[in-house]
Amino acid sequence: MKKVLIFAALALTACSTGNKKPMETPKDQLAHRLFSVAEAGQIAYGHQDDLFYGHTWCVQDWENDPLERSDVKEVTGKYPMIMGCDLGGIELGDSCNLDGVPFGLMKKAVLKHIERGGIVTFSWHPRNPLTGGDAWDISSNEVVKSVLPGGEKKAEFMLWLQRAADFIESLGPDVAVIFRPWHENIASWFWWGGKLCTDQEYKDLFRATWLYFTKERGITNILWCYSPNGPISPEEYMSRYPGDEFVDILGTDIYEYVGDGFVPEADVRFSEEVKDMLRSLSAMSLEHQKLMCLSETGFEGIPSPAWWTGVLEPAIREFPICYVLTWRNAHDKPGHFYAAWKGFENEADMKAFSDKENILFLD
Ligand code: BMA
Repeated sequence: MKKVLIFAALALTACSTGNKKPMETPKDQLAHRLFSVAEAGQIAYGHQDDLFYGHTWCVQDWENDPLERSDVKEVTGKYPMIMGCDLGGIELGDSCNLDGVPFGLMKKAVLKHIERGGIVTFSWHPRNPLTGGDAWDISSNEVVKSVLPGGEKKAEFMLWLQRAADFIESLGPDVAVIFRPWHENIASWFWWGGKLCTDQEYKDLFRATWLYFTKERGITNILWCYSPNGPISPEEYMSRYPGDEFVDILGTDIYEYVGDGFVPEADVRFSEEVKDMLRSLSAMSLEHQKLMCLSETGFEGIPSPAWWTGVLEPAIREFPICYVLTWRNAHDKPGHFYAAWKGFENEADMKAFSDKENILFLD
């Protein structure tokens, strides 16, 4: 009941444009669609890189491939409602992203997924503009500063933003997508992380990205998602919040890890972390009138026998998140998968998850 009430309030705000309603933009339509999902008590399921490759396969001849294969579809009979893609590599003008996905394939698959009725979200693991290393190169805490006004890498960084914006713009004027740059920003594993820049520098980075896309390029078909790593306190979450003007969706990335411990204990820990985090996210989303989501999650290799129906779904069901996304099924790293695949021992559990009334796949 609480879930419905929160979103009744949000939906009203989203629609209250006075008597004369202007034409809904593609961004508004996407926002309303996501509001409606959450308001109906549902959660859309998403999978990273779903149409590009799976546990044992990879699209080869993408120009001629019908892009019908999906590990998720092979297990559940349905495509994920949300497909995640990563722009890492676009900034250098590379032809493939950091995981070997050709940007030509990405564009084709994004349009195909949207044509089928799906929704797309972009993450971005750009290289380190100061050191030349990757997104995980945390050897310098001057990187964010170097791309801001007065910084030695600002001009080059603007070119990086231009290339990312070119790609999103190339999807067409009617295509709205979710974009969540500068994610997992409270921990310190990316060059824009907690110890790598000040709160103000982080906010400036996010705002500069938003301003470039929105004001300089006029790309307004984006729902901007802020997605710090969780679990963290509400104070930590808000410490780097760029501001209501720059954010449409409050997200968080939380994974399950077992380490040297036992899976059942990890299940309980993860479940508590997700619930705590989504509880505070619910309060923040109500206060700031934003959509919310579990922007990334998963348990690498899914070693928990009933993870989908026994751990994930019970942890998220009571919260008004519009979607949950599990990470990619790598084709070249056998243990690196976050969705079931045909033949995986626990595939029936993911199928049961997909059959739940409150979980939304793409039929
Ligand atoms: C990480 C791993 C890496 C990958 C990166 C960006 O979580 O999956 O293998 O390169 O995401 O997609």
